[in-house]
Amino acid sequence: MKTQVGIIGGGPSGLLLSQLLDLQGIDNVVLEKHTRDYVLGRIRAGVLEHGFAGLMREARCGKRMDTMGEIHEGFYIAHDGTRDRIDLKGLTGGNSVVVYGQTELTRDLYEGREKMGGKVIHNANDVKPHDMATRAPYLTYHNGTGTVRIDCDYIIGADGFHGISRKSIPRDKIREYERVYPFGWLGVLSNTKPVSPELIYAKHERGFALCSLRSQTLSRYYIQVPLTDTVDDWSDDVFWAELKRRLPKDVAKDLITGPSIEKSIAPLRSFVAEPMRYGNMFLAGDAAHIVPPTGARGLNSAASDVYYLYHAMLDHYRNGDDSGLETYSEKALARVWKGQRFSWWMTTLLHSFPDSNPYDNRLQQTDIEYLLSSEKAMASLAENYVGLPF
Ligand code: FAS
Ligand code: PHB
Repeated sequence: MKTQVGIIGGGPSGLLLSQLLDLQGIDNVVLEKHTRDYVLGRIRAGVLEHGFAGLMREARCGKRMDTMGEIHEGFYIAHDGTRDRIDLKGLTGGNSVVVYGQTELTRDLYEGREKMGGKVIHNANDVKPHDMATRAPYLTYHNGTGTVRIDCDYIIGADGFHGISRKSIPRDKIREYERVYPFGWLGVLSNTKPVSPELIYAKHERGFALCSLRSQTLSRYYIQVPLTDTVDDWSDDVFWAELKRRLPKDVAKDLITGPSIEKSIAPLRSFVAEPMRYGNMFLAGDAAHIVPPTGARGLNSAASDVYYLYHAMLDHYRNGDDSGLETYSEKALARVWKGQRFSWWMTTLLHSFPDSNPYDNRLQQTDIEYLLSSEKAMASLAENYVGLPF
């Protein structure tokens, strides 16, 4: 088989790029190792920057997002028994975010691929990129009956943090930067009315908590937990009681609890691989970078990689102009690192660190007090949260 762009990974990054390229007549194939249901079964992000929402519309996959997604013009920071609102719209001259689950977004992308007859191959086992540093790279995978080879002009590694693409790059051609946090997030999904119409990020001495949502009947809650915890340590009752302890009393009293329909613990890490290119293979999304979810940057950092790659491929195939491909890594990393900084800053601001001393704690308290007392400081938070320009 021959294609112009071979994409490893059928998550949001791979599917969005595939859809955008196909709409411009650029032939591509997506190789996904799992089934579609398995991919859709993962509960992950919930907040989309306006830039990501725009890309979904450009990919003709934004209709359900615009119908079911919620425009959020602000969120709350809870601390010391009270809460302050961050007025995203007012602080950014009118920008906002869309609250819409990654599961639904990925479903929309799969449906968009299907409508166009896009080539998304599931259960692609043992996918391997070959000859990336040559002008004739290719992919191989096992389809249950034998090995299939796909010759490409370019390979995109959109296979997430644990994928094969980044790991296929010679160690002396890639640099990795990492920070692992000494805690994780226990997330719960419940068919309950959200406690607040807007998100609440709660800083508490017992640990961080987040009240989010997927719709007015589907709530998403998180609490910071030690890395040693497992889901079995957290019955629904124990979870709800702990969440209430970490929220201001006037919020906790309104919390509607119910059975969890999904419960999982995600470790928190910051990670960047540089450069995001090796020969004719380009890395995009979690394959190249990971952030703690505190700043809701993970999925949104993937969006700007896709945006840059999409335009670079268009310039190459349309005008024979390779400047976009040549500058992709540098351009993508400039925005990736700003997302890293923001996610690290929000995580440091709002979580309890087991090894912090009294001085650290006073400094953290001062950080929150300064932030909420300064319109300029809140404007800086807001411009990062709604999304810096691509
Ligand atoms: P993904 O990991 O989503 O997709 C990669 C795809 O490649 C997967 O479908 C995988 O099956 C496939 N793949 C892997 N190896 C392969 C191989 N060898 N061959 C073929 N296919 C292969 N972000 C937020 O903004 N907010 C959040 O709250 C949030 N919560 C998260 C919770 C968890 C547990 C995780 C892991 C991530 C979370 N994220 C969150 C970040 C997440 O949303 C990512 O940013 C987003 O999934 C990135 O999309 P992709 O780059 O497509 O990577
Ligand atoms: C979510 O709804 O899953 C969510 C929202 C905001 C975040 C992280 C996760 O910062």
